[in-house]
Amino acid sequence: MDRRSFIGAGIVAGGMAAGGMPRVAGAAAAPDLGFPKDFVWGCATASYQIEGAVKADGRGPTIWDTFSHTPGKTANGDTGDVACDSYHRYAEDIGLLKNLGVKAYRMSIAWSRIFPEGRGQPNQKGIDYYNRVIDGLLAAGIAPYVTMFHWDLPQALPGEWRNRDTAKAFADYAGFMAGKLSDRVHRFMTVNELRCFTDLGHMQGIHAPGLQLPAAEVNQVRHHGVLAHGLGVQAIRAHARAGTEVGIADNTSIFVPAIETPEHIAAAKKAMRDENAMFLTAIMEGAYPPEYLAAAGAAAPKVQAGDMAAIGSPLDFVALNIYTPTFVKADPSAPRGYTPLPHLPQSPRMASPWLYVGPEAAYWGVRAVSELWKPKSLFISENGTSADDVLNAAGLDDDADRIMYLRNYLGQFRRATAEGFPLHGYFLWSLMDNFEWADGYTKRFGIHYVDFATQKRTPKLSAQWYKELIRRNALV
Ligand code: PNW
Repeated sequence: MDRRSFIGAGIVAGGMAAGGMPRVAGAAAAPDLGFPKDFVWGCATASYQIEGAVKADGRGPTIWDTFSHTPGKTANGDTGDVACDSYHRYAEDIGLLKNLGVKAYRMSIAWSRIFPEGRGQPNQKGIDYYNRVIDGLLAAGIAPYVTMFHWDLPQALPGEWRNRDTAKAFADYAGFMAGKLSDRVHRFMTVNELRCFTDLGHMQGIHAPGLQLPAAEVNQVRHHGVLAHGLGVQAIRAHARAGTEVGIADNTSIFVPAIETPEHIAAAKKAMRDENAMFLTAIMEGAYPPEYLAAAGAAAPKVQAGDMAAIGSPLDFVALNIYTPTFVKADPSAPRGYTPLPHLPQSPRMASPWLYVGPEAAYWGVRAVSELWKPKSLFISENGTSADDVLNAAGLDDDADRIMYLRNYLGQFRRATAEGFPLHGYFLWSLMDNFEWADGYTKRFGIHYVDFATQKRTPKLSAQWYKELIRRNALV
């Protein structure tokens, strides 16, 4: 891969200045590497991946506690019992954010710290913890963006997401927390990555609760996922202050046209809509596309009156987690008019086997969602990469490959802002190395290195790079 031409092709009409530096104002043909004024730069984390302290202050067990403690389910039997211990070290972690100069922090709330059994009496000590974190962020000049559910489902809810009542319990919890926090938090995301917590947990069985269900039950779980989102939107609106914005953080499958011609671009957009039919398409259109229902046949989800209206509740913004692309070509001989192109054994990828490199996913994700559904506003709720991080003899992690990855993706996000798509912010995954689900601590996504034996945080070279990018509000 030729990085220079990669970036140059995506973002600069007249070629890049030496070293990729923006030239001084007024210079002829100065390439503009800047992002829009007021672009929101942030970092993201999630409760179970960083907090640890799983028994502290009345927190109830979650399906991820159960799953990670089940032998053979995670790498090395790793669990989130301690993780980054951010439950106790949150002040230090806010300091890391402040040093980067980010304007925003995307965090999630552990439902079972608030309602240890998923519903019932709230646990004030759990609420107090998030009040401390949020007040600390605000004191540091950092806006909290709060995800209500990032996979740590209270274990006490019977049947987990197989049970429709879980969607209702989620809405009750989300509304309750919006009521507690919306005096200080202005943007909420309902759920994180529908496809992951439904399919990885209930079809592949590689995430909690580790089930491999038949298609009809998987589709029902998916339906309960989008229903939870929709009921959650309504509950947050009902309990939050006026002006509070509500969205979702979704890992919509992203299709990149193999060639930038009208026919391939149309194929990519059709693939985006069709392949996300049960998730973002249903949410943005308030209906399952008839082709999806027809293809599912007897396995189609059972939908009750009012469900689709709730699922289609208008959103203030859509946030996307963007990692990996699927390339696609127009194909008149295919039933749907397109053919996704498989990754090849030698396709470039990062340290996680699923993380194929494809910066164009950044541009096409934003563009296709914008053109298909015209959301008012878009954010990138996650983008980042694992890398084979090691501390060198000087105790530093010079993670040039992570910088390579981020620089290329951000070049493509910049292309989207330059073309006027309503992308307003970016959250880098992740602030620090953390519990990477089934991969345990074997995959590191942080821009701060965490020594899990001592809990020492060390900024990687990518943290310096991100800080400089934020300072200039431009690609560096
Ligand atoms: C996301 N895949 O997960 C999650 O939101 C984060 O919690 C996670 O740490 C991060 O991305 C890095 O993995 C994903 O298999 C997990 O395509 C798996 C996939 C994508 C995203």
